Amino acid sequence: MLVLGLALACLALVAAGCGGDDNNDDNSSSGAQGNSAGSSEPAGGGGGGGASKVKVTADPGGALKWEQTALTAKAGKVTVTMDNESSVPHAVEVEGNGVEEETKTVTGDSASLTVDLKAGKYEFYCPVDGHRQAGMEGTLTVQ
Ligand SMILES: [Cu+2]
Repeated sequence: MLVLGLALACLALVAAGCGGDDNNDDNSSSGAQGNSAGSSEPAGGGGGGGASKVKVTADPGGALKWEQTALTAKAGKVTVTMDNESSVPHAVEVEGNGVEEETKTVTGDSASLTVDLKAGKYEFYCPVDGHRQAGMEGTLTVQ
């Protein structure tokens, strides 16, 4: 019977197709994973509670956006550095919980400020006219 013959041929093709599918998942990863930085290790020689540093980078192509929209810092003195390689002037302002501090506005340069921050949520944004509205804002979480 012709019809049956075709059906069998199809089945054979399907089976062959299935057999050729060779997915090798288990890629035994041999990465060095034991190197998790100790979370609360006292920084040697410090003056009580090391200051933390966070960095925010303006889009190098000149778009009105940060490359980071969420930053995390430790409570205490926090240095916020803003890198701006673009030709558009930017600054960064940190605001929240009674704090409102900003860097100077720079073009093709970086600027930083150090503020004493308690645990909580802060906003950071570019105070240059219209930039925050365009999307240059984010959240700084202090723990
Ligand atoms: Cu800006």
